[in-house]
Amino acid sequence: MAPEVPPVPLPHSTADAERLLGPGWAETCRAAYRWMILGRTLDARMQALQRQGRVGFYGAATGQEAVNVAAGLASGPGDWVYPGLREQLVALVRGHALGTYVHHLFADARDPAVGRNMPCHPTAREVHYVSMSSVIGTQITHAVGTAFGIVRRGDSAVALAFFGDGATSANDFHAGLNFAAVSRLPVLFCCTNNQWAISLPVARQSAVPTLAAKAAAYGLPGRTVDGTDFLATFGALTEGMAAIRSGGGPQMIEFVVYRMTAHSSSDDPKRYQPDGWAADAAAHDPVARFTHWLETTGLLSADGKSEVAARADTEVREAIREAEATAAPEASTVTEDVYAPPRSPAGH
Ligand SMILES: Cc1ncc(C[n+]2csc(CCOP(=O)(O)OP(=O)(O)O)c2C)c(N)n1
Ligand SMILES: [Mg+2]
Repeated sequence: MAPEVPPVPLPHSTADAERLLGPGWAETCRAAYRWMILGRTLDARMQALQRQGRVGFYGAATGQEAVNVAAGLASGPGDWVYPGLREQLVALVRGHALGTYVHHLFADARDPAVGRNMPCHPTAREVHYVSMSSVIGTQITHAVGTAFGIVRRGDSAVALAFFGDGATSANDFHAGLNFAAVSRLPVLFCCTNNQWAISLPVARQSAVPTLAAKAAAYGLPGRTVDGTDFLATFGALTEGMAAIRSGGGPQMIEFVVYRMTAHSSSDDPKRYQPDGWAADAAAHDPVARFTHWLETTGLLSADGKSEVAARADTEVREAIREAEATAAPEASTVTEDVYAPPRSPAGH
């Protein structure tokens, strides 16, 4: 359980929100709040189910909801998302059905990957969300390759490459940023610095003062943003994507967030996180900070809050109920889409 700590207030007026989110800013805020609560509810429920042995694995994105929701809302349908480990909520915000994602978590017959991928590794072709590779950093070069294709086709899309603080030490980070900068490709490199790479704190991963500083080595702009501040995050993403779309070349944004849970269901952070980490993380809980701001500005009432929570709970429970009532994939599907169908003798 996260300690009860008051959230650090967001430093924004409603005029700031209007400037950062544009027309329809209040409705964007309400939608963002609903998605954040859905993400938080799903994480809590799935972690409990993993402990009960009902799903095999789960990696939560608790503490990273503001980045995920902002990316989902700020990107367009033609853009591409190459996730790191914790961006599944981006796919949902972009339109991937919650039920389909939960079928994937249960690896059942209605999982688009028919149970072949580890839970939390969804594929969502219809929303340009490419299946996550657990091999740290490889998605960075994949996103760059897609951006190369975008240019060749003459499209105006942007490829969003997500990766953690740990991934900035991977070879693919170097190759990806270097190639994208030299070729001025439409990629937005989004580093979610949650300050841990499993048990390794960021200070033992990199000696630079900020991870965004690494961008300069490749000749592209990099900036650091408070990724627990939904409004600042949304503003940075829209600004970055607009500049890239208008031909400005790639950029990197480092979103500083707090990993509020274990690395995954296979980890126990009590063995390595210092005293005080959980309280510091709780004070920077993006959902609590945004909730507080919405309440203070009068955009969220007590009734509204309960309605959103109840709706998220119902949607998540219903998706789980359906998944648990769905059969496992047929054994015969194991080789489908893997090998070409055998040729009939008549074909020879
Ligand atoms: C190439 C590679 N090396 C090591 C691992 C094992 N591993 C899985 S997650 C992880 C840490 C990733 O940290 P970070 O990039 O900060 O992402 P986060 O989990 O914090 O979101 C490591 C080392 C891996 N999956 N792939
Ligand atoms: Mg990390």
